[in-house]
Amino acid sequence: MEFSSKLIEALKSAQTCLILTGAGVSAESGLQTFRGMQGLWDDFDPMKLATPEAFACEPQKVWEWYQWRREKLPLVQPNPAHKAIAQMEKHFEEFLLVTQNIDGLHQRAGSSKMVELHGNLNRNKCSRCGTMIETLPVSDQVPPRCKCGGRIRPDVVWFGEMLPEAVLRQAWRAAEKADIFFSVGTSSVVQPAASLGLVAKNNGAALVEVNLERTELSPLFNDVFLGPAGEIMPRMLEGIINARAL
Ligand code: BV8
Ligand code: ZN
Repeated sequence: MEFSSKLIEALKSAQTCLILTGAGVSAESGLQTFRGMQGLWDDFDPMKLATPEAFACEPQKVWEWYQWRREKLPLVQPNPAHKAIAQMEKHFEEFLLVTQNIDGLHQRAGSSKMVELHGNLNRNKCSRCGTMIETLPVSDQVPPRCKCGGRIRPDVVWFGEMLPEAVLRQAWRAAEKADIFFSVGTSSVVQPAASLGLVAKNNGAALVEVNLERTELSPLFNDVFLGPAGEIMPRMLEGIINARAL
């Protein structure tokens, strides 16, 4: 894996690092990527299912789609990409992992300095009163209901919904201060997550993309590494350690 001199310089001197991840980071753990999911959920497009409208019209179908995704989580493990990213947080004075994923695999790999832009599949809340639901009530209703009678939904951000304000602000601030910005396993399509790279670049950061294929934002990046994150990120970690040992 060839590191450009600009990248080696950045790896050596960067004080602050932001990593943005997407579904591609969890692909080698066996979880479908978002745009790869169409095949699996044949008669429905995730882009349509992950919306408040879909939940309002077909609450049972949306709930069952999320239950189906949730049930897979205990069966999958963090992969070498998650583990390398968890190690990276030790090598920068300031570090923030910003994930679009809702699978909780970064936390299970040991990442702690992180935020979840789009929520977490393991949490539920009431769609009416907003109460967080720690334990789902045993009921034959699908989806189950909150005490207020509202339908329970996963605590994730759907298309057309605002991202959690504080989380987005923290990610934005980190992008403004980043010396180096990694985008790993994301098609860079979904907003506002996909704008973080631009914010970092406008503030002088070195931009590195790691993805299976080029994306519409690839021209923005100083270095683009095409291939599986599970292979590239452990070598990226090695490159960081070597560059900072010099
Ligand atoms: C909002 C949770 C205010 C639910 C998700 C501006 C312009 C245009 C549109 C908009 C805009 N602002 C807002 C919008 C609308 C919309 C949007 O961005 N639409 C897109 C499709 C154009 N955004 C929103 O609605 C956001 N809300 O902005 O509120 C607002 C509201 C209304 C109107 C205006 C403003 C909310 C977005 C959050 C949606 N929720 N997830 C759930 O998961 O069920 S997003 C969903 O997509 C997942 O979180 C996923 O992570 C995310 C992004 O997708 P990726 O992670 O990139 O996954 P994808 O499959 O696309 O790509 C995977 C990549 O990995 C691929 O490139 C592949 O090549 C690569 N890969 C595969 N295997 C590997 C790999 N790479 C490395 N190694 C491998 N092994
Ligand atoms: Zn309620």
